[in-house]
Amino acid sequence: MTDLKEHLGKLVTIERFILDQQTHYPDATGTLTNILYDMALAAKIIASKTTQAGLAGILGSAGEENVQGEEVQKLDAFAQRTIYRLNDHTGRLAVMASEEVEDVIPIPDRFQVGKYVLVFDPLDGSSNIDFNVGVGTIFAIYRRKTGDGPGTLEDVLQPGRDLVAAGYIVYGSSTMMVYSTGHGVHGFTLDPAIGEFLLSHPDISYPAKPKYYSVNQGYEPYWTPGIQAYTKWLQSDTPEKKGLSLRYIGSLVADFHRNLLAGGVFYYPADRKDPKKPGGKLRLLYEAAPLGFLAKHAGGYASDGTGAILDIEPTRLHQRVPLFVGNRVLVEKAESLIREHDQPPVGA
Ligand code: AHM
Ligand code: MG
Repeated sequence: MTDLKEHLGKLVTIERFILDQQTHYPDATGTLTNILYDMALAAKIIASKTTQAGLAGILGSAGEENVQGEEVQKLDAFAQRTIYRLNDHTGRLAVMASEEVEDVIPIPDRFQVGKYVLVFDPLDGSSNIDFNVGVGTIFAIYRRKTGDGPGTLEDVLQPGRDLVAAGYIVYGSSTMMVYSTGHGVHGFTLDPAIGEFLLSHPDISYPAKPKYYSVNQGYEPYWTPGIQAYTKWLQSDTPEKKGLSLRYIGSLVADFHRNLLAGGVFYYPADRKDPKKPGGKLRLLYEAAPLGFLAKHAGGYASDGTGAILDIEPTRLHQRVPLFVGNRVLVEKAESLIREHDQPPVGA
């Protein structure tokens, strides 16, 4: 009996933790708290589908009818609908934006609008789904900028330094949700037996000794001299670190998550291979900025190779950006080698 009492005393659910954190904000109304709850609920609903993804061949693949005669949805469309439906009617949001939707997503006229803005990538790395490799959801929350009425693009195009909260869910061998409201970065693991996210990784920060670098090295022939020099530097023993091992999943959330826990750097530089994507592949608003915010609050740093990701003023919803994120010392080295090798001298 005593054992059970002690055991239960140690279990911290995500709901309890989020509520406790609200005490950092004496003026809080609970609205942000509720948006975070809704993201945790979305995570559970999406996780329940990602774990069945391998059954698509049996239950029917996307676009086909399953055995119940229902059309099977693509998982990214399912994740999109789940997050949208949980958030459209709550009166907490002024507007949303998603990787899956071309324009900003308004709150339907019949519902009240609120003071926050939610941007998200509902299922990042979805090309990995067919191979049972981890995928993720990324989200970011801003305060609206415009006064009242429906939220607009202006509310969405905010720099990462103005974020109120950000987080991700990684659907891996376990499902985890990691988030920050600016007071530490905290991780919760979903216990499928009870359907609750339990605090498993309080106060995450980058370990001082990094272990991994993560990049798609298949693009090496297209890299600039700066990126080539940087990769060599990462591989070798230097005063700052031992030579790092390469780990690359090709699923941003999973790569970021591993490096956050083990120490390291993820980078997706400007890609010279595809002229359509000269500014990198990853998206500023719902990929780079939220992960940059988490990195910062875990003692790390995110850069586009020339300066802080969090200081970039977005000009377009689906803007791409080169991304270097991880231990500060590693990311700053990328900036200095890019400055040295790739940038034309002033006046040239
Ligand atoms: P997506 O948003 O279409 O899923 O693409 C983003 C993914 C990231 O998860 C990952 O870091 C990157 O694309 C991998 O790209 P590549 O296959 O070029 O290495
Ligand atoms: Mg994506």
